[in-house]
Amino acid sequence: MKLYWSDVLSPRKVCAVAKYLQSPVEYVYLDLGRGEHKTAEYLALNPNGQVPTLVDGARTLWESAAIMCHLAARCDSALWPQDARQFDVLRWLSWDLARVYPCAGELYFQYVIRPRFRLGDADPAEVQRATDAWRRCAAILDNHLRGRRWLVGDSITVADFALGITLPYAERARIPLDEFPAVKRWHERLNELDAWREPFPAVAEAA
Ligand SMILES: N[C@@H](CCC(=O)N[C@@H](CS)C(=O)NCC(=O)O)C(=O)O
Repeated sequence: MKLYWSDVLSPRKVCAVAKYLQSPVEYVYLDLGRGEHKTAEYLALNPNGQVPTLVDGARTLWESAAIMCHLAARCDSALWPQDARQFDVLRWLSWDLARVYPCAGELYFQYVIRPRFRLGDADPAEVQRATDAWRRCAAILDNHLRGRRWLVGDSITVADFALGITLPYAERARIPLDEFPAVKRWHERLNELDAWREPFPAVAEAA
């Protein structure tokens, strides 16, 4: 299996899951600054020109949620449970893409990606909109996580990997995490995992 990745948000979910599962993945690093995700060869794999992409034999998959589920299903991991919990996992994955990623990802873009790729200063109107939206989502998440260790059932699933993914950047992205104690405790739990803290392979090793 080949996993095309870069050291940014969406691939981080997939790299963390691959490391957690010890998936037999050959990592292919793409340098976004050099446009390596926009070459004709890569666009043939992923017409969105985005990372991540997984190639597993004849199957090519893009979208980080689908890739996480595929990696988990491939080794029968409970990260993608094969019972009624799967609907709950799917609910949280859908909610992440519809509600959380657009605001948390926006703060990550404004405060982490803009300076990294020299795209100018953060846009205050976008920051305000995204911060307000994140607070609304975080209140729902905080309420759900009170008294729970993980989002679904008693064990970690791909939903935890997806929904938590901006939190390692909370300070830099100015995400007001301290206001939501159950979310903060959940993230501290994720932080106990090596695969969460250090999801990316070394670039030299990956190249
Ligand atoms: N919904 C997609 C989002 C993928 C995505 O937005 N990737 C970003 C990095 S986090 C990217 O490749 N950006 C470069 C670009 O759009 O040119 C997923 O979850 O895989």
